[in-house]
Amino acid sequence: GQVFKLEDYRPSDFRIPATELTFDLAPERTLVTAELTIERQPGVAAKTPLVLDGDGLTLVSLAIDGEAAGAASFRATPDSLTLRSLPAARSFRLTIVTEIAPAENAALMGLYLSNSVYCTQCEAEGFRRITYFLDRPDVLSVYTVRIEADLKTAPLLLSNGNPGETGELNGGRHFAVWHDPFPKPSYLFALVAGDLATVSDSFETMEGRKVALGIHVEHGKQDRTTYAMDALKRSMKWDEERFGRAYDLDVFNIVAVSDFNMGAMENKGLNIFNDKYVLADPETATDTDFANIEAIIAHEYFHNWTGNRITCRDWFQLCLKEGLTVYRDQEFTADQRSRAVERIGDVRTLKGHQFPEDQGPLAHPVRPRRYREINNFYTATVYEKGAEVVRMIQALLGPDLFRAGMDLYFERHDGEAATVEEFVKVFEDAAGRDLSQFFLWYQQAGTPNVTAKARYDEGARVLAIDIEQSIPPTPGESRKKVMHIPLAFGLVGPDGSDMDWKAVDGASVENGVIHLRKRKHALRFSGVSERPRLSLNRGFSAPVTLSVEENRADRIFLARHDGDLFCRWQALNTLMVEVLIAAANLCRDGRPPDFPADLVALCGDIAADESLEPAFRALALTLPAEADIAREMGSNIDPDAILAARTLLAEAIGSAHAQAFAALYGALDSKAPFTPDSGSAGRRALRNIILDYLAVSSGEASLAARQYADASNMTDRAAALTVLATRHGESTDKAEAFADFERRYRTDALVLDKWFQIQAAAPGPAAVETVRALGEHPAFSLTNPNRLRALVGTFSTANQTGFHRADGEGYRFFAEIVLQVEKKNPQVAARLATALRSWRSLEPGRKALAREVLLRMSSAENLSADLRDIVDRTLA
Ligand code: B3K
Ligand code: ZN
Repeated sequence: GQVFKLEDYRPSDFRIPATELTFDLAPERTLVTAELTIERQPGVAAKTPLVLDGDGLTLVSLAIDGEAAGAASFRATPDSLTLRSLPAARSFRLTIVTEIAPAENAALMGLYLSNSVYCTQCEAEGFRRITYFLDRPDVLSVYTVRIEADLKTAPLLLSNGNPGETGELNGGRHFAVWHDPFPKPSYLFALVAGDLATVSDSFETMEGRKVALGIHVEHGKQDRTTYAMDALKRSMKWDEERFGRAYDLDVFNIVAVSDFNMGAMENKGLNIFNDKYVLADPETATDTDFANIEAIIAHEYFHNWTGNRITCRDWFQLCLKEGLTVYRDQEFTADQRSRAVERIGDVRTLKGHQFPEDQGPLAHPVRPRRYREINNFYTATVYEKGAEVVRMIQALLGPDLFRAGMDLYFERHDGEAATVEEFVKVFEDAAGRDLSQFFLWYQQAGTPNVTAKARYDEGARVLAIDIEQSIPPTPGESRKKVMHIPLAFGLVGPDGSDMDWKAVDGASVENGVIHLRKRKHALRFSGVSERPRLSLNRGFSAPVTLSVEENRADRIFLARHDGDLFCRWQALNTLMVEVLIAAANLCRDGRPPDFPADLVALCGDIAADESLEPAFRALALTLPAEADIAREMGSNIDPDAILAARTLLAEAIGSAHAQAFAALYGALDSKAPFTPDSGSAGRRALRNIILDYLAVSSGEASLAARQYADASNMTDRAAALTVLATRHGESTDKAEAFADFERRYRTDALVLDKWFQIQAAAPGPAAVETVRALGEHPAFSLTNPNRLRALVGTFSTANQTGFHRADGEGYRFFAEIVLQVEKKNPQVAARLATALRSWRSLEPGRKALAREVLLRMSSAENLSADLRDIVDRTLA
């Protein structure tokens, strides 16, 4: 396949100032008429050919300035339309008619049918599956769209922008016209047509615009939109208050569809969502679902300014909209919920998804320099690390200058397709700062390692800290440049409060932040009255792997007393990881580990500490996931030993505090009706982690079985089911609960996904057979991405012992499925296949088996560009 390179960017020779589309919709044969106003850019010769992108298209007719084009004047293939003899005038009109079949579109890119609803997905390059176009983000056009469809099956007709004329047509058909006054790239085009129920509301912007809000869902699901609508209105308000950005059209529509390749899509004025991220009520959705809905509704809404009003010049700049918009949605959640809890959650996500990417064969910079398939670059690095980079800019400048920079960004680039350089420049200009070394965060892949060592001189009352950075090589980048790493810090005194200090070499220390700009720093702080504990990288100010040379007692102390809640969590988590790695090594040698009493005691104290919010206590008590332990081990991974160690530590903590935990479990039992607010969610999270400890230490299934039966909401019910699957896999209670769950929810797809998911995650060697059998279940489907991810995605990413079973059966099953999926939906198959990216860290036996299966995939016939790209890079 072709390799696209950042340095090859060239502006287009042509513009398309106006695009008029007419859709004559039918499942098997939809006619698309595109009337394009084409304009040659100044200085471009009249003989320069116009090459439009296509993907699998059938051309029906072509006219230039209203005249049918002669066969000799153009060349149409499914993948391009080339016009060689064009009118001499700078501007002319092209009329292109193409024919497409939405019902046959299983890739879910372009125009497709989901549950009899026509919908589109055009990012990144799906518009070219609808009509020939300059399908690139720097070609902005004003769209007018006319949709014609059957009145009966498609009473609702939506597109971007504001609604225009509507009316009836012959033959039971009708039409609607939409006009979007904001020039936009083709990837933001959207169309929806179908029979959906509409929930309406309204929002008045700070500029006095009254916006009609609509959420469109399957009939009967209207009651499940309350939370999404509320989240939307809160997002609109927050963007006004925090960033001064108001909504700009008369309508804002959200459509929920059940077949969707990812979470949601920010099409101008018409966001299309995976219904999983819209529909929620207490009976069917968990607290996690509610939180995801809030975050994704906000994320897509915030794209209206960061992504739509200012879009990307090319796809290498993807983080310009994604990293920034993730940063914005994280800040929104932090403001709506608990800032510390949100930060810990975001860092867990970053470490769980982005660190392994950065440390493996798929590592790439936040702004990649080359790609073969752009859809494979919607990654944790672009999104989550991209957000961390924006967060660091905010921390470097402080809130006021950061806001000034954002204001300048909107002022300078509104209506444009911008670059990352232009984004960083607004902050340099607003703050009068040089961010050239900082810019390496966009250019260099890999997670920096930072090591720190502190020495206290009692006589001189001086603390010396030696800090060093190093960045491991990543594919295509063997030598790394020294980065600018901002580390927020504090010196914690014996009473737990922060101590005073004075930086001897002030140049690297500013407002409580150590700025690493060299490979090594020897820092000295004077006036330090007693030996402090070093609290470093507070709030996770930089996305690095940090190792501080300190003893267990120091870590325990910080976990108990650090004034920065993130660092408290981090200290405890680091302790747990260390202990678990040591225990896993013993387990592998068949020797019984034993766990330090101070750590076990600390867990009991945190559980009981009423001064800490329950959500924080729940996070602190959550043991590092098996995959986290594996990542920290780095090499020679044996997932069975890791699971054994983790289970034993849970047992040790649970039995040490059995009585106190049982009391806490009872005390947290709420009889109040369910509300999805973060306080209540936090109490449920704490109670459910306590349930897990009680279950693993007692071995009694009855408690979880009772919670399952008595649950008044899905959070508690799914948590009980998870405990039954994880801790009581052989019990009849477990079997009965799963049978009951299936009976109750067999007609509710989103809930049934949880049934597949919880079983797919249950650890142990039998998981492969369980998952294989579920793959034969009548409700399983290879074509519905949610169902596929619930079973196969969960198995391959959240079931270490099952997926990595020592005989390779997990890999073989997985490869079979991926190869079947990729025939229909290459994008989803390629995403699934990334589950093998850390294969080189496995112990030799599993490593060889994983490699075998990757080679098998690589040699499969007619591999899609999507899967080929992932498999080749993973093996490289
Ligand atoms: N921009 C979309 C993602 C599109 C993915 C295309 N493969 C959703 C989002 O990030 O908001
Ligand atoms: Zn996004």
